[in-house]
Amino acid sequence: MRVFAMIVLIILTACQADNDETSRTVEMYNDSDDMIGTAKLTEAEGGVNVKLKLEGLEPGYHGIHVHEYPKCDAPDFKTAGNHLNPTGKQHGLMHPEGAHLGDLPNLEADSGGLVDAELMLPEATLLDGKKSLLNGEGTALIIHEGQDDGVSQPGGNSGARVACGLIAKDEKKTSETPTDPTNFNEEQEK
Ligand SMILES: [Cu+2]
Repeated sequence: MRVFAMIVLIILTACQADNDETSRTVEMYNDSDDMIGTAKLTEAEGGVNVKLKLEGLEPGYHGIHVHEYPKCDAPDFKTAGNHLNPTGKQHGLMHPEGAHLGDLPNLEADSGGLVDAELMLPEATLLDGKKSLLNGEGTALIIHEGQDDGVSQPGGNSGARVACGLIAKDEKKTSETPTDPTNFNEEQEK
C-alpha cells in the first residue's frame, strides 16, 4: 500500500503546471531593462525545448546561448559570464570539438523585430545532474546582437549581448519583497 501511495505522489508531483521541475517560463529583458518577451523551457525527450516569443529585436539572425550565471545586469549583461560548458567542449554547433551545452541555433527576427521560434538544447536538462541548467544558482539565456557563425571561439563572433533572462531556481524570491525590511529592523530595536 505504501508503495502505491508513493507512486501516486510522484505522478501528482510530475503533473504540476508552471515553473515546476519540468517546465519554467523565463522573462527576457533588453539592455534598457524592458521586458521583450518570454522563453518557455520544457523538459523533453533528449533535452530541453526552448519556445521563444519576443519583440523589439533588430531584424535578422541573432546568436543565442545559455550562459553560466543567473545574473542579468544591464546594459552589457557581462555578469552572466561565459557560455554554459560543463563538459569542456569548444564553442559552436559546427565546430568538430563542439559544442557547449548552452549553444543553440541562431534565432531569426522578422522584419518587424518579432520572434516566434522553437529551439532545442539537445543535451541539457532542468532536472539534477552535470548537464542541468539549474546547477548552483542557475544560468541565464542571452541573445546577441549578431549572428553566431557556429565555429569562432569563444562565442561565434555574435557581438554584444542585447537581451538576457534568468534561468534561476528561485526567480520568484528575488523579485518579491513581501515585507519592508526597514520597518522590521525598527521593530526589532524597540
Ligand atoms: Cu552568448
